[in-house]
Amino acid sequence: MTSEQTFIAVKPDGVQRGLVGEIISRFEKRGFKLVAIKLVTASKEHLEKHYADLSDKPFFKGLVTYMASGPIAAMVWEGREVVKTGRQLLGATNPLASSPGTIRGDFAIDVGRNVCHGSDAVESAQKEIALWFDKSEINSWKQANHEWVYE
Ligand code: YYY
Ligand code: MG
Repeated sequence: MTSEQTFIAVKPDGVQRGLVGEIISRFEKRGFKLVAIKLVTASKEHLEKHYADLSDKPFFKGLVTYMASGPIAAMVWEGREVVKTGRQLLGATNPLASSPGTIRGDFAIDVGRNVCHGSDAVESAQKEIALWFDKSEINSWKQANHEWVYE
Protein backbone atom coordinates (compact mmCIF):
# COMPACT_ATOMS: atom_id res chain seq x y z
CA MET A 1 0.00 0.00 0.00
CA THR A 2 1.73 3.17 -1.16
CA SER A 3 -1.13 5.64 -1.04
CA GLU A 4 -1.09 6.63 2.66
CA GLN A 5 -1.18 10.41 3.09
CA THR A 6 -0.08 12.75 5.86
CA PHE A 7 -0.44 16.44 6.61
CA ILE A 8 2.93 18.17 7.03
CA ALA A 9 3.25 21.88 7.74
CA VAL A 10 6.16 24.27 8.03
CA LYS A 11 5.09 26.50 10.92
CA PRO A 12 5.46 30.33 10.86
CA ASP A 13 8.94 30.16 12.44
CA GLY A 14 10.08 27.67 9.81
CA VAL A 15 8.77 29.88 7.01
CA GLN A 16 10.39 33.00 8.53
CA ARG A 17 13.68 31.16 8.93
CA GLY A 18 13.79 30.05 5.32
CA LEU A 19 13.40 26.35 6.05
CA VAL A 20 10.56 25.56 3.63
CA GLY A 21 12.86 24.30 0.88
CA GLU A 22 14.99 22.25 3.28
CA ILE A 23 11.95 20.53 4.77
CA ILE A 24 10.39 19.81 1.38
CA SER A 25 13.75 18.47 0.23
CA ARG A 26 13.99 15.97 3.08
CA PHE A 27 10.60 14.47 2.20
CA GLU A 28 11.42 14.48 -1.53
CA LYS A 29 14.80 12.86 -1.04
CA ARG A 30 13.31 10.14 1.15
CA GLY A 31 11.13 9.26 -1.86
CA PHE A 32 7.77 10.60 -0.75
CA LYS A 33 5.41 12.27 -3.21
CA LEU A 34 4.09 15.81 -2.75
CA VAL A 35 0.40 15.87 -3.65
CA ALA A 36 -0.68 19.27 -2.26
CA ILE A 37 1.03 22.47 -1.14
CA LYS A 38 0.04 26.06 -0.33
CA LEU A 39 1.10 29.00 1.81
CA VAL A 40 -1.67 29.96 4.21
CA THR A 41 -2.04 32.42 7.07
CA ALA A 42 -4.51 30.53 9.23
CA SER A 43 -7.15 32.11 11.47
CA LYS A 44 -7.21 31.37 15.18
CA GLU A 45 -10.56 29.60 14.69
CA HIS A 46 -9.00 27.30 12.10
CA LEU A 47 -6.02 26.56 14.35
CA GLU A 48 -8.27 25.90 17.34
CA LYS A 49 -9.91 23.18 15.23
CA HIS A 50 -6.54 21.84 14.10
CA TYR A 51 -5.33 21.58 17.71
CA ALA A 52 -8.75 20.77 19.27
CA ASP A 53 -7.29 17.76 21.14
CA LEU A 54 -4.94 20.10 23.03
CA SER A 55 -7.54 22.73 24.01
CA ASP A 56 -7.18 22.02 27.75
CA LYS A 57 -3.37 22.32 27.75
CA PRO A 58 -1.74 25.35 29.39
CA PHE A 59 0.24 26.11 26.21
CA PHE A 60 -2.85 26.04 23.94
CA LYS A 61 -3.45 29.81 23.72
CA GLY A 62 0.21 30.58 23.02
CA LEU A 63 0.35 27.76 20.48
CA VAL A 64 -2.62 29.15 18.55
CA THR A 65 -1.23 32.72 18.67
CA TYR A 66 2.17 31.53 17.38
CA MET A 67 0.61 29.42 14.63
CA ALA A 68 -1.55 32.37 13.51
CA SER A 69 1.40 34.81 13.53
CA GLY A 70 2.39 34.32 9.89
CA PRO A 71 2.14 32.10 6.88
CA ILE A 72 2.37 28.33 7.17
CA ALA A 73 3.49 26.07 4.31
CA ALA A 74 0.78 23.41 4.33
CA MET A 75 1.44 20.17 2.48
CA VAL A 76 0.12 16.69 1.86
CA TRP A 77 2.72 13.98 1.31
CA GLU A 78 1.99 10.49 0.07
CA GLY A 79 3.82 7.18 0.27
CA ARG A 80 4.23 3.92 2.13
CA GLU A 81 3.92 4.47 5.91
CA VAL A 82 4.33 8.21 5.36
CA VAL A 83 2.50 9.12 8.59
CA LYS A 84 4.91 7.30 10.90
CA THR A 85 7.99 8.00 8.77
CA GLY A 86 7.05 11.66 8.44
CA ARG A 87 7.03 11.95 12.23
CA GLN A 88 10.48 10.34 12.29
CA LEU A 89 11.75 12.88 9.77
CA LEU A 90 10.39 15.71 11.97
CA GLY A 91 11.86 14.38 15.22
CA ALA A 92 10.52 14.55 18.78
CA THR A 93 8.06 17.28 19.82
CA ASN A 94 10.70 18.81 22.10
CA PRO A 95 13.61 19.68 19.80
CA LEU A 96 16.15 19.19 22.57
CA ALA A 97 15.04 15.55 22.68
CA SER A 98 15.22 15.21 18.87
CA SER A 99 18.14 13.37 17.36
CA PRO A 100 20.49 15.27 15.08
CA GLY A 101 19.52 14.34 11.54
CA THR A 102 15.86 15.04 12.20
CA ILE A 103 14.36 18.39 11.16
CA ARG A 104 13.70 19.55 14.74
CA GLY A 105 16.99 18.05 15.90
CA ASP A 106 18.87 20.05 13.27
CA PHE A 107 16.94 23.34 13.26
CA ALA A 108 15.13 23.97 16.56
CA ILE A 109 15.65 24.39 20.30
CA ASP A 110 12.37 25.45 21.95
CA VAL A 111 9.26 23.24 21.97
CA GLY A 112 7.19 26.37 21.29
CA ARG A 113 9.22 27.07 18.13
CA ASN A 114 9.65 23.58 16.74
CA VAL A 115 9.42 24.56 13.07
CA CYS A 116 7.13 21.85 11.69
CA HIS A 117 3.98 19.81 12.17
CA GLY A 118 3.18 16.25 11.14
CA SER A 119 0.03 14.17 11.67
CA ASP A 120 0.42 11.57 14.42
CA ALA A 121 -1.82 8.80 13.00
CA VAL A 122 -3.54 7.80 9.77
CA GLU A 123 -6.93 8.86 11.16
CA SER A 124 -5.77 12.29 12.35
CA ALA A 125 -3.97 12.76 9.01
CA GLN A 126 -7.26 12.28 7.18
CA LYS A 127 -8.97 14.81 9.46
CA GLU A 128 -6.17 17.36 9.12
CA ILE A 129 -5.99 17.01 5.33
CA ALA A 130 -9.75 17.61 5.14
CA LEU A 131 -9.41 20.66 7.43
CA TRP A 132 -6.59 22.30 5.46
CA PHE A 133 -7.34 21.28 1.87
CA ASP A 134 -10.27 21.04 -0.46
CA LYS A 135 -10.41 17.71 -2.31
CA SER A 136 -9.77 19.58 -5.56
CA GLU A 137 -6.38 20.74 -4.24
CA ILE A 138 -5.06 17.18 -3.79
CA ASN A 139 -3.21 16.08 -6.91
CA SER A 140 -3.21 12.55 -8.24
CA TRP A 141 -0.03 11.94 -10.22
CA LYS A 142 2.54 9.23 -10.90
CA GLN A 143 6.06 9.93 -9.72
CA ALA A 144 8.54 9.28 -12.56
CA ASN A 145 10.93 7.67 -10.07
CA HIS A 146 8.30 5.40 -8.50
CA GLU A 147 9.91 2.15 -9.68
CA TRP A 148 13.28 3.35 -8.31
CA VAL A 149 11.85 4.08 -4.87
CA TYR A 150 9.59 1.01 -4.52
CA GLU A 151 10.58 -2.55 -5.50
O1 YYY B 1 2.52 16.36 17.35
P1 YYY B 1 3.58 17.28 17.91
O2 YYY B 1 3.62 18.62 17.20
O3 YYY B 1 4.93 16.65 17.96
O4 YYY B 1 3.21 17.57 19.44
P2 YYY B 1 1.78 17.77 20.13
O5 YYY B 1 1.83 17.07 21.46
O6 YYY B 1 0.67 17.40 19.21
O7 YYY B 1 1.75 19.33 20.43
C1 YYY B 1 1.47 20.24 19.39
C2 YYY B 1 2.40 21.41 19.51
O8 YYY B 1 2.19 22.08 20.74
C3 YYY B 1 3.88 21.06 19.52
O9 YYY B 1 4.41 20.85 18.24
C4 YYY B 1 4.48 22.27 20.19
C5 YYY B 1 3.39 22.70 21.16
N1 YYY B 1 3.72 22.29 22.54
C6 YYY B 1 4.18 23.25 23.42
O10 YYY B 1 4.30 24.43 23.05
N2 YYY B 1 4.51 22.88 24.70
C7 YYY B 1 4.39 21.61 25.09
N3 YYY B 1 4.73 21.28 26.33
C8 YYY B 1 3.93 20.63 24.19
C9 YYY B 1 3.60 21.00 22.92
MG1 MG C 1 0.49 16.50 17.40
